[in-house]
Amino acid sequence: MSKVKITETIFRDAHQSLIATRMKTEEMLPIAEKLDRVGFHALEVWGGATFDACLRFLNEDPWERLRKIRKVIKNTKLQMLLRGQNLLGYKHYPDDVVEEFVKKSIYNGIDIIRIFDALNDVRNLVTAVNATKKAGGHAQTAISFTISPVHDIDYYVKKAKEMEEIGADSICIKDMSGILLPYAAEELIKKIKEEVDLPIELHSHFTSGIANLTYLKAIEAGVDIIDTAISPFALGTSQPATEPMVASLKDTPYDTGLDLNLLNEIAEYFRPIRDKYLKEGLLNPKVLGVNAKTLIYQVPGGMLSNLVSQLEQQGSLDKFEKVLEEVPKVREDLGYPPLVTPMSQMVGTQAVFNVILGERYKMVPSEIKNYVKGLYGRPTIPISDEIKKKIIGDTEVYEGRPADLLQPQLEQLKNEIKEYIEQEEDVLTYALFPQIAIKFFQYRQTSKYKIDNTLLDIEEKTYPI
Ligand code: PYR
Repeated sequence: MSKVKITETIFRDAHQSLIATRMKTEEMLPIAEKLDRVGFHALEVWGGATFDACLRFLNEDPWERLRKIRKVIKNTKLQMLLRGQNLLGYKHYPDDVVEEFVKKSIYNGIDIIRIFDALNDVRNLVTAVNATKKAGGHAQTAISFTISPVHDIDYYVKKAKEMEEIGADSICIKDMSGILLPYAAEELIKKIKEEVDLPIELHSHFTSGIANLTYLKAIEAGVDIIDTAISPFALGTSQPATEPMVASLKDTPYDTGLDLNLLNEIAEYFRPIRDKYLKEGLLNPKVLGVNAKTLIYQVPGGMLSNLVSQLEQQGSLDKFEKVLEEVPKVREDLGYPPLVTPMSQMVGTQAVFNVILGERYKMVPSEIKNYVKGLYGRPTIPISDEIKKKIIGDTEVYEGRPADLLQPQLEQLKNEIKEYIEQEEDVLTYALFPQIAIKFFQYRQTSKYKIDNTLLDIEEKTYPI
């Protein structure tokens, strides 16, 4: 039995899950020094949807955000979430782009990169894992957790072993829908700890109301690290709250050692920010309650709100229940993909099409066709010939690693945006979101926005990676 470590998600997943990733850097910096004093195992501050949201909605340079946070947070490891070969976008990128992206993320201040693949196809993690280690970072691989007739304990143990073999420094069980039940978590953590000699972290969401219980059983089973969010941005579709977890473990063998008074001061800083987002309507009280439907349909919080907005646009909100019921059917047809970015959006859209058109696979988005062609990786189990035929006709399925089909791209991309480059990272921004990047670069030029390129002096870092 040993102390439990905590990764605080306030600057990344907490606001991604509750306010569509809209927290601004200026709202983060005033409290960053205090967060640094708490003694968290890590602060998740970057990656996931934050990169896209900075550019698309906030007119912020995501790289500059990272540097600014790093300059204040000198004692705590900074963590990011990376979608494997999809980086922070929604499709596969060539290896040269992945390698450069990872290198620059670490150069600008990231210590730990959590790398996942929506299909748990470990081939899609290898380039990012190798690049992380080469740049001196900690490569944490994440298993996307889901429930299906083929996702049993043996499946997860096998994935954990594959990840250990490719050089993961630690492993996260990523329960994005909040459906991992307490006793299942206990068994899962015990079995993985028996078979794999790496630190194990558990990441869950409170969506269905069970994650606190799940964390407790996971802790008793020996999990090393848990992810929580400071209370004003916790619960609902976000993580379990940090303070009650710290209080519950106090004076036990799992004591986190974190100071509740300091955490309370941090919570007081965020409370008015939360109230502001509630008033503006960006924080919808609906995402704060317990959603037991998640336990039935496995639809993660973000996907629920996407489905609602897709149906609203079509004037078909009355079909919401039917679409929810269609999701598990589409998943089954497609070989049980976990519902996480980008599969959650893809499966959701297919379910909407099936219900609205009244016929399955009458219309199929190109992303789903590519998935069935093998261009995202290997499904958990093979897709039946009947479904394949319906979706891609006689096209042959690709069995290799998807990125092996992609040519290097960086040099060409650099050429395309020569006139805009103000920092080397700009080419990566452009690689991920070409149109939005150009708009942002033009805004930067016309507004005389001066990019801050300075980094934390390495001498000022007080902790070993
Ligand atoms: C993301 O990919 O952004 C998640 O939070 C899973």
